Amino acid sequence: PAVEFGLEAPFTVEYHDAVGSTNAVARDRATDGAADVVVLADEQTGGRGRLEREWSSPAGGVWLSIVTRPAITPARAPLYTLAAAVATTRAAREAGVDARIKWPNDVVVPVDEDGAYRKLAGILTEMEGETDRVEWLTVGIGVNANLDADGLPDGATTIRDEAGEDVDRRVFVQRLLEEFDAVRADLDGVVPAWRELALTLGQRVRVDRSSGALVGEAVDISDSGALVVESEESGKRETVAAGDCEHLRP
Ligand code: BT5
Repeated sequence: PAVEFGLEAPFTVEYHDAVGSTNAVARDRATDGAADVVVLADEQTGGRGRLEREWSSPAGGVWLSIVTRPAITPARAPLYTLAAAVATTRAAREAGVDARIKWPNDVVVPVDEDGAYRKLAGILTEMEGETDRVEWLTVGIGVNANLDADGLPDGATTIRDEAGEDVDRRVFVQRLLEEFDAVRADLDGVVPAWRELALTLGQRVRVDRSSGALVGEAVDISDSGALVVESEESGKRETVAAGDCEHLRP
């Protein structure tokens, strides 16, 4: 293997040189009853983003999925995505990257004052459960670590490109998992932690909802992690629980 994993608790790490998708392996582990297991791969041959999009995952990145069984209702599940974004951003900042969070699930590096950015990492949360209780929840995190942005989709950046050097992936993953464990242990602290690292707040955004596009200023996120947008059309504050968000020029 390209990376040696002698990681400490809080998670048991299952390492693969290559898999289709760590989220798919994590789903198998979750349905088998696993908890606090991390599936980690050097390379994914079928990495996925949201909405069945492709996620480029060549060897040299950090592609991992965390299997958890949290005692929460599904309504609180988005907080796990925010917790993963906070943890990933903190770990990237320790590695020398000016990482910030773009709502809801992107870790990005700003390129100007107007909200333009390049994408360093993405997060894909999946879960199973009933209306009142989550049975399992997997958090997939993909970080462009020791890669050249050249080989990735337009708009991507990497730790190598931003920090000017490769990161020790064992140390990076350890820090990321420690941060994630700390943030999830205090779910009420997730939103304040997220706000401090957010790039989206204060930006002019367009959010695509099922009911149509909403354009306005992103003013806050709610206690459950929904984006609060002051609509240019209605002048009212509207809350969006999920959707794609684009930063617009002011
Ligand atoms: C995401 O989706 O950002 C979630 C990505 C989650 C990846 C992790 S890796 C470990 C685990 N196993 C998996 O199979 N997945 C998870 P979304 O917001 O839908 O963004 C997808 C879009 O980002 C694509 O349509 C491309 O435009 C772009 N993209 C693809 N690969 C990229 C990369 N490596 N870096 C930056 N952008 C990328």
